[in-house]
Amino acid sequence: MKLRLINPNSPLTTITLPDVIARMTMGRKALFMPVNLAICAAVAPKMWNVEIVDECVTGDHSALGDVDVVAIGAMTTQAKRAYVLADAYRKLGVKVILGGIHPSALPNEALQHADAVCIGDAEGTLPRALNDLVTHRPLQSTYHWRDNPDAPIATPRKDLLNPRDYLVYNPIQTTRGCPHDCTFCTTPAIFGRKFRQRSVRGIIEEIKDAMEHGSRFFIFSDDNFAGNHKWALELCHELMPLKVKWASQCDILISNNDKLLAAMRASGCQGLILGLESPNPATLTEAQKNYVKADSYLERIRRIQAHHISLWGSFIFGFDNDDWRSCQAAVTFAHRAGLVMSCYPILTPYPGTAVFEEYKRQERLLTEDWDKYNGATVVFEPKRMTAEQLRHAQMAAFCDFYRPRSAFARLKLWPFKKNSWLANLAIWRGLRYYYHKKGRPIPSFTDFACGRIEEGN
Ligand code: B12
Ligand code: SF4
Repeated sequence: MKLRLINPNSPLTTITLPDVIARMTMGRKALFMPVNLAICAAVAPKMWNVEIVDECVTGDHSALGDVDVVAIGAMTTQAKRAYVLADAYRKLGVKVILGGIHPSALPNEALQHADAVCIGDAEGTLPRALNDLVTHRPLQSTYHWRDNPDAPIATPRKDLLNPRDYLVYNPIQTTRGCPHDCTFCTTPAIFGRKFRQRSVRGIIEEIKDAMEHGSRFFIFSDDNFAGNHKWALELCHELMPLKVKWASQCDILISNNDKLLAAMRASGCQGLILGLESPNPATLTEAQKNYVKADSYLERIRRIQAHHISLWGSFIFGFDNDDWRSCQAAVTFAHRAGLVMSCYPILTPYPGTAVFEEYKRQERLLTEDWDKYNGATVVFEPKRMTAEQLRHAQMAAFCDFYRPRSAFARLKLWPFKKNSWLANLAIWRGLRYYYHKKGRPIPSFTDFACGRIEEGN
């Protein structure tokens, strides 16, 4: 039996220029190895002959009737392309299974293009669907991970992908889910709030295997690496003898635990991405980010940095509390906190989240064109800014933060953070190139102050 797994093309190219992407990926064909499909391959029962097609690497793939089943994964930005591929394969008589975050959020929409939809983890769903096909049982329309919630997180079959195609060729997922419940986030909405950890042995084996191929630096592609402090400590102790370096993302409550922070650093942790969203307490309340107070952010950040762990901040612009001044305040905060990197996506009401339901109810969604759900397009009616102002504030924030003057103030020359310097310079070069190509001046918050961009309500 032949199974083809497909990662649909990334509409990142609709956000920015292809040559800017080439600069961002340092010449590699794609940014991130699709671990989701490598996991699907790993859980497919033995009799299946599996192949992975990553359109982010190969470009547009044409449907071929040479397989029994095609299984396609999609986050929201990939959904439209996933449906085109699914329709093309079904026309050839090939069975199609859809899975991943978007089909899990909107299974009824996905079922218009597929024979079955796997909701949630592949580990608890895909083997059941494939077994039904092998045993000639009719496919169920949906397979839900909650019917098999204890299926262990699998070790991905990365041997089916070429690491040289990816800038991040060694992502490793160590945990799944998040115990918190922020209103805008797909993770608790789709995967529930039960935080799940992979077996430490499985992680160490995956790392050792990658080390045999020369890898020394790993990205733990979790939502919240430290959702369970006890487990994270155990993993750090096992990592220490391997002398690897790693980075991940986690919630800021890690600042409560000096013992864990010390173990993380000793096990090779170089940096963490923190989902800060906003330094404005009212905005955190709006997002139901209730587990932390924004006015404790600076002190918490200092406590983590004291362990020589670099911090990247992720902010979100466009909550009902936000105007351009609060967006500027977020950038000022990021400077003050000495964050080595930061990003400023526009609030995006992803299907499945409370924000999506709320904006739909309030008739504030401007479009359900999933290609536009990319964090760079305003897809809902903001309250205190126009869509244009919000987008301008976002780009002003990026430009302000990554200007060489700002990078110099944040990163300093000693101790020299080579990789952070390179990343900051690459992003600044990308931004400058983008506006040069578009023939537009580099945006700034002064555009609001000088009245070049009109103020909101
Ligand atoms: C790495 C990463 C990226 C990478 C690329 C990932 C990739 N492989 O293509 C990069 C940096 C490029 C990226 C970009 C973006 N990302 Co991102 N990213 C992640 C992150 C941190 C890890 C992804 C990962 O590898 N997970 C590990 C795998 C194993 O998990 P998984 O993909 O969910 O797969 C499991 C199940 O979903 C299911 N499954 C998945 N696919 C399939 C397919 C089949 C057939 C089946 C049966 C099952 C199945 O089984 C898998 C194993 O259990 C996730 C957070 C997260 N925890 O997933 C966010 C996440 C996926 N990203 C997200 C977002 C919003 C974005 C951006 C829009 C951000 C932005 N503003 O730029 C862009 C969009 C890029 C684009 N293509 O246009 C959201 C997705 C929301 C949504 N509804 O789509 C997430 C969930 C973060 C979050 N909590 O909000 N991202
Ligand atoms: S803490 Fe992060 S991963 Fe967890 S629900 Fe909130 S935004 Fe999502």
